[in-house]
Amino acid sequence: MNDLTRHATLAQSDLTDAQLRAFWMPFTANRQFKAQPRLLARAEGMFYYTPEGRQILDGTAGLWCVNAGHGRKPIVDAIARQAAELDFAPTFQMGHPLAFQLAERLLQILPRDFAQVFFTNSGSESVDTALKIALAYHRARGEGHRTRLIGRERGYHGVGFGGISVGGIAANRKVFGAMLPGVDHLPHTHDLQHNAFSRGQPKWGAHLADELERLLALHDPSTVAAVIVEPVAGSTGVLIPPDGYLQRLREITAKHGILLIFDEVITGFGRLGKPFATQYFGVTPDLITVAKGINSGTVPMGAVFARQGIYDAFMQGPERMIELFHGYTYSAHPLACAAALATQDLYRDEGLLERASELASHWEDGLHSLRDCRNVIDLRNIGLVGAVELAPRPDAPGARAYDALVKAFFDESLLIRVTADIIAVSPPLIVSRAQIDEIFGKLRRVLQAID
Ligand code: PXG
Ligand code: PLP
Repeated sequence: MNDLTRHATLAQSDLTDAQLRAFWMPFTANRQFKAQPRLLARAEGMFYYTPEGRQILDGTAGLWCVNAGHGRKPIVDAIARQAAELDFAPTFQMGHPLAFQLAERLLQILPRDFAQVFFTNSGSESVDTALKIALAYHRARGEGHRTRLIGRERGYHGVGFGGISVGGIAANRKVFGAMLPGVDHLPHTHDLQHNAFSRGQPKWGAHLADELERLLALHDPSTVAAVIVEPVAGSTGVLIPPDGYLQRLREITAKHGILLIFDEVITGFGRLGKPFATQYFGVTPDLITVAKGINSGTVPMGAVFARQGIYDAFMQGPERMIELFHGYTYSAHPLACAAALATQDLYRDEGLLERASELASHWEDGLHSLRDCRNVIDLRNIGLVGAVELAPRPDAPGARAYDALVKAFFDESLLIRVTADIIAVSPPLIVSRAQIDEIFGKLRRVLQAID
């Protein structure tokens, strides 16, 4: 298909009212969206294309996941080949070679402490899997009294019942009943009085990790199974850990025999300029959850990485016994595995897992050049992630950033992500310096145009 015929075909894809009504959209104001749909029909490299063929610069790597850029041929070919070769194979009491090969391959880019990989199909499933592994691990070691889980305010850990229980976003929790019992939350670390306009990690706030000691004194450390945090909170507006904060969480959890889980669904696979945040911050948790970038967002897949010794604690009793009663039909789906192996090759061959560190200072300067724009109350960045926090309109929280999203899409042909009055940008790791300048140039015009 040449470009003209392709665009002509796509232009015919105007949706009927019945079609628009039929899709119950996730995390979307359905009525507002359907009154003025924003459709993406095709993608290549750094760009999306609308059904009319308008080119949109991808400032968000899709939804923080397309780290290798769109439509990468080696990944596309691997998926197509795999679909023809082996479409599906069970991994319950059966196996297929790619699952084992991928697990071992992923361990090569992790710290040596990590020894096993459990596959899932999303970040939400990875989080629920990690929480269950933590509880079952303690029980397998005769410490079944460790049943409590500790998350953090403003944490996002997906939408399963485990994930929303340890998560700290009121809107994601309030209408869904009583949650898991025995969960408590650390305070978040975002405080504009102390850390506004930080470049990289804020200097202020490491002491907030000591709140964990307070929670442990309240519940008794022997009742706590795990602490879960995002090393950098993404979804709730790019909250960057203060200097020393993660180290302190690690010290306290280790002291009390509590597992530390890093939710690296966003920070994993090069977003910070190292393969994982654990390497970036030099702090080693016991379990790591990932998804998204594992295969550059091409086929749903997630994983949990377990530190040496966790798996071994389960390998007791008669060998005919199932050690962990947990798994998904599509755990290690062949298409997802093939896509992930091809993606890891691309990451290696193009140096993409380190690329964010080369671009980080250019990115930081570009973001902070927006400081004089109207309504900007904070700018913050780390790796190839940036956030612009706007003052909320007094009568309508979130409306200002939403206007920015609409303006960016229709007038500047730029894809951004907003949450409340925070704009987040996190482009594919193949972004060029010129495209970084373009992203911030477009954002400047957007900020100047909205009131
Ligand atoms: N943990 C973290 C840290 C995440 O960022 C999940 C778990 C859940 O992953 P799944 O694959 O189940 O969605 C996420 C997902 C946003 C945004 O706009 C962020 C996510 C998902 C959708 C939107 O910031 N993060
Ligand atoms: N519901 C029913 C009725 C099922 O049979 C299954 C799996 O066999 C599931 C839910 C879970 O689906 P999945 O393994 O894709 O998470």
